[in-house]
Amino acid sequence: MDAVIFDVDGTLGDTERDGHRVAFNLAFEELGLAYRWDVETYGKLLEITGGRQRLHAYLEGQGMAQVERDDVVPRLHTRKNERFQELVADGRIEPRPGTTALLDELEGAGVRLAVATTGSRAWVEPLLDRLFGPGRFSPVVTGDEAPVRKPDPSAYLQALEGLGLAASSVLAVEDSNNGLVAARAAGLACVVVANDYTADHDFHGAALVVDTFEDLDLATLERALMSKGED
Ligand code: XBP
Ligand code: MG
Repeated sequence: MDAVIFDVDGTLGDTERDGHRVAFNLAFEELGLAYRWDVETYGKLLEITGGRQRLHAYLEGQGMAQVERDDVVPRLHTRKNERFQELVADGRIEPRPGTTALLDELEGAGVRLAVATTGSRAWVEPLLDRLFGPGRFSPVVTGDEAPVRKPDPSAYLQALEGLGLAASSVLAVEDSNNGLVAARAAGLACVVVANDYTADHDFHGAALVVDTFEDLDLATLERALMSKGED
């Protein structure tokens, strides 16, 4: 195994329920909009990857016209990202338990670490630096470079290109069905570390599904890469 490409939201970090969701609600408030996303509503909205796309879909469902959405969504999303970065800086976003030990073990064995996320670069880099220390992942492919969101494989294909490696020697680690489908479509074996929001997703085709990074080590990931997962 030459490299592991990690998803960020819900995978390396517990970012959604107490992070992005809270920041979206602050953005609604700041713009004087009465919408608020509770934990359950946000869980359903997570099926739509990408913050802007999520806002558009929700506000369209609320009957907001496209011309108004085209004005309000970019402003909401910019504010959401600012508020989210403040939560990161305040140490309110945690790495998922077991991530740090696994990253250390992989690096110690010479396995390269990369990121493929649909999130925005504005907050992805500060979050990774804060949670794991600067410069741990290369390349870091974000939604800014891969505008077609997961389940499209483009973020993973760009990460593979940046690594200069064949998919056969690289493993993906994801938390969601959308992420798993994206990784598989890029030809990668994928380990899923499920979380509360994704526990009932369809993980058919995963090489391995666990609930915590504490169940993963280098040897387990090597075996998962060899087994690939069913078609
Ligand atoms: C993550 C996302 C992102 C985040 C918010 O999906 O869909 O939209 O929820 O980030 P994945 P932005 O973990 O599959 O990459 O607002 O920056 O899009
Ligand atoms: Mg994710």
